[in-house]
Amino acid sequence: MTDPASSTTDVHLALISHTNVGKTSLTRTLLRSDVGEVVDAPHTTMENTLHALATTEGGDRLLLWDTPGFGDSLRLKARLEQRGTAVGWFLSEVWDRVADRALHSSQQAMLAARDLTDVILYQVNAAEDPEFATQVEAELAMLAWLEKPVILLLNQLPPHSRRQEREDLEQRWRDRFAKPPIRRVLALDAFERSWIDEVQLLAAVGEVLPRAEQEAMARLLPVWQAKALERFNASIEAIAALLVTAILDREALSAGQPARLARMGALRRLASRLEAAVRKLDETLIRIEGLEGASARRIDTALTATRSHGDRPSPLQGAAGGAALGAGAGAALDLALGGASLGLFTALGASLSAAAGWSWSQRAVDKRTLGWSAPFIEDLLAEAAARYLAVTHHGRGRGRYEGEALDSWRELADTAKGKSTADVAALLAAFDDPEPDRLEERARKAVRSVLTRALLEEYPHGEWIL
Ligand SMILES: Nc1nc2c(ncn2[C@@H]2O[C@H](COP(=O)(O)OP(=O)(O)OP(=O)(O)O)[C@@H](O)[C@H]2O)c(=O)[nH]1
Ligand SMILES: [Mg+2]
Repeated sequence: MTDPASSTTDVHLALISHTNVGKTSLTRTLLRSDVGEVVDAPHTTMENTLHALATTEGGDRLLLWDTPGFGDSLRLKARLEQRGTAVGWFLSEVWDRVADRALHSSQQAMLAARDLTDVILYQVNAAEDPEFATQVEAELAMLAWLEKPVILLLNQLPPHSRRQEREDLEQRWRDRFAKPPIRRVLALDAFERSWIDEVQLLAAVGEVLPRAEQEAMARLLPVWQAKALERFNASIEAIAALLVTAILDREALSAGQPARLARMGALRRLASRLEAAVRKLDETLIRIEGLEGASARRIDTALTATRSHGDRPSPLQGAAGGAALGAGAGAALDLALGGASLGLFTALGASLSAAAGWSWSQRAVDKRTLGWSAPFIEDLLAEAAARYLAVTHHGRGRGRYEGEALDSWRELADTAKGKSTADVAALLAAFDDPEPDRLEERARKAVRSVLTRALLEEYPHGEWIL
């Protein structure tokens, strides 16, 4: 909708769905702010509510309407059809908010779709079987009367850890509903989605908009993309800083103690600092993504079994030499660090326990000093990448981030690390570089490489992030 006086354009999107599907939750996710009311009950949102998603310097705006959900749509459609498909009478009728709650809400949804928006974002609960989605069919038929472009958004998809199921569901919804009035079918879950999904939605909006608004959208999309990249770059910085700190960290063995005790003591001090740094990293990533929450505070014992590195060298190096830490060293270290543990060393534990002895490796820390080894730093890079992936996929509409299941993100991060060998090797080769700047630069490069590969593995259409 272009304002001729100022030549600025407002692009209006409206989230429309059957009630209780997740419109307000998705609005919160997109805005990264707890707007509106979310309750697991029908007809929570009762009025059309406008939010600004993006604004250009020239004054174009991308606006999003959160709307009340459709009620008993099968009956409503039948009733409207009896009167011919003119919906005017229904929209001009006064429906009582309390006595006619479902009709009042449906009327608001239809008004938003007819009068307030350029593109209808029609959201479904994808966990339902699309073959039996009769309310969806009725609602799409009513929306078709309005002759506006519709994008179908799949909400309530299975989590990343159930990828195959997720993809199968997406395909089934596509097969069933990719036809007029629907112009695109996109996965955009309020609880778990990525910033690349969000950009894909806005790009699709640009494609289906009337020509007059397309130009404004071509100015608005880069604004949204720039913010997304700003967050991505800030996350890369934070992870690189953690790696540099860990690489440079040293701990002296206490004098006058038996070697093994001195080693354990030094290791605990190193580990405790690293754990605090990882907790801080989580908090930074959470803040960058516009979320609230905290690191996981439980030990995930399942990980010891799943992350076996066979005969990898020990993550610890230095002059200590000698006895192995033994199986389950990571879990033991986590327990030794007490109740506030992140379970970090259980996650990294297989490489701790795999070695038959402590590695002397290539790095010459003097005989009384311990530092983290190259293989450990490599695993730490993958662990930090997994933590980033978990945080960045968490939609604000889901609520606080509590460090939910990391396993499937760890797998993805590990694979991505495996494909970033040159950048990772360059970082590890910089261990002895006396120039801290160069170390930082290589850390940044390795992190960017792993995160980018992980995201592109998931979102092959996201090349624009390169
Ligand atoms: N698992 C899952 N639950 C979701 C998702 N989005 C929303 N929900 C849940 O669905 C319920 C309804 O969410 P709302 O965002 O209030 O739904 P709405 O469409 O705005 O509902 P009305 O305003 O009443 O029409 C809440 O319990 C949400 O937590 C999602 O992506 N995944
Ligand atoms: Mg709502």
